[in-house]
Amino acid sequence: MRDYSMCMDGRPLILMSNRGPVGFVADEDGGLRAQRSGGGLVTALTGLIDIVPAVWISAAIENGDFQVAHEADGDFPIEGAGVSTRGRFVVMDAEVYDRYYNVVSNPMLWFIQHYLWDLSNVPDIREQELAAWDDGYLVANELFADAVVEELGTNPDAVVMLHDYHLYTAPASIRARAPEAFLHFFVHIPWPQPDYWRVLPPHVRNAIVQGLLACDIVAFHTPRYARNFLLSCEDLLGLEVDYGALTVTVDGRTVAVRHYPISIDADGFTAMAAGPEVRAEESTFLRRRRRHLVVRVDRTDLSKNILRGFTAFDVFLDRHPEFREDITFFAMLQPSRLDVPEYVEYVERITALVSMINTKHGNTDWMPIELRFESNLPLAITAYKHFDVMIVNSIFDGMNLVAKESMLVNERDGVLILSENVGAYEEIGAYALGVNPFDVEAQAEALHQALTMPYAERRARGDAIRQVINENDIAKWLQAQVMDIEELRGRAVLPPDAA
Ligand code: GDG
Repeated sequence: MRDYSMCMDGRPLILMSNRGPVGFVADEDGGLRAQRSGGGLVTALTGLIDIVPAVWISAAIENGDFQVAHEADGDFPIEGAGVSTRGRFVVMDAEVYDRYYNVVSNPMLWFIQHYLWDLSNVPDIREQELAAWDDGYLVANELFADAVVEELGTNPDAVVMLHDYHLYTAPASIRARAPEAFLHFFVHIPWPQPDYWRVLPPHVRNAIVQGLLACDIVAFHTPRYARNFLLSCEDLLGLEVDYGALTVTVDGRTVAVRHYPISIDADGFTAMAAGPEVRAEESTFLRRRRRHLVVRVDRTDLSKNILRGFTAFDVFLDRHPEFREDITFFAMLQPSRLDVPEYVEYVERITALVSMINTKHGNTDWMPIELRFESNLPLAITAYKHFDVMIVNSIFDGMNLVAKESMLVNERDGVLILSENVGAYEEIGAYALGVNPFDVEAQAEALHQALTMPYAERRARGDAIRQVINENDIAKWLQAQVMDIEELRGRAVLPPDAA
């Protein structure tokens, strides 16, 4: 891997995301237990903090985080990083956090960016939502910005990297107080077309786009999201944009809009798949398998399109009774955001649908769908290794790392069914069975096509996907961004392919 400390001229890095790499859980006896956070974002950035001196600012979320923030004056060492890395918690009132996180970020922004609102019914933007914006989202972002400005006070040359939709308005506040700062923002989820932003009142949607435009680089996973962002700047704010150079001009500054497809640590993930924790799950898992295995692994998020995936399996079983008792659909779903009522209802609907399908098709010896609501990464990786068909049918999804991880470590020449609306489709869609996520018939047909595909074709498709993943791994994602930061700090914006 390239030495990033050289790219960064040895200068420190300030990372900021809602959730940090470590949380602290207070034990009953008053002790504190550090817990590594999961998720694609933290895993991706861990590669960076292992080689660049950094401070990682995040919200205090777990009960022990507040104690750490208080005792350490908000500052603690992050164990395990290869170089000096500190964590710093931003502490806010529970009510502010609830409004910022549970009302505005999830669901409001998440739903807009994944086109999830059923607009004839929801959302109603009422006093509660407007107050959550003013007294929640803006206040939280101001507190995040305070922490960055304070860090910049001792490290004015630091590069600031902000991550995801929780932090859209912080950059404008940082820019106002630290005009020379270099600000880089990575958006991990899709950026929708401009009209969909019109769900939000003008002062809210404008503050979001203007907040991002306070950065030097605004980055997305794919060219499609970058283009949608440029369209939003032009359409919502009337700004001058250059679609060729991927830039926006605002207040005499040029903002670079870039795309870097996030990926995985291919070597590290392969090693984990061969490790003892996964092996411990494998024997039980394999004992239960039938001849064909269909798998899905997702958070219980509405964007993941879990219901239509099961309905497609129901249709497939109706059409192809010859597969009865020979096939299992293993679905591992990690409960997610159960503070949001729509998510609680989603889990209930999933449970009811699976029960209906199992009753309709199953018998005392055979349960067509095995549904697990749990978080267990070794078990998820075990399923990745042994599927014949992997379903990733998201309505919209920024990238989707499950698609990449599962194809990388699969040992059965399994076939990937992939929604055309996930970021990963732009890289590996040609070798998957692409589906429209709303077209249940197409998904049922893709299941049949995958399960009857000759092994040589399964292997050829899988090998092509693995080659792409190995070539475009997480190191490349980080390196491309670091090189652009280096270029842009020194001189004018270059066309993206000249970096
Ligand atoms: C967001 C964007 C974008 C799976 N089972 C367990 C578990 N996993 C891991 C997976 C994978 C990660 O969680 C999920 O990442 P995804 O990318 O698939 O989806 P999101 O969580 O929605 O991530 C997405 C990503 O950010 C990065 O930019 O790709 O589009 O929505 O690594 O293997 N992790 C744990 N327990 C499990 O049971 N801890």
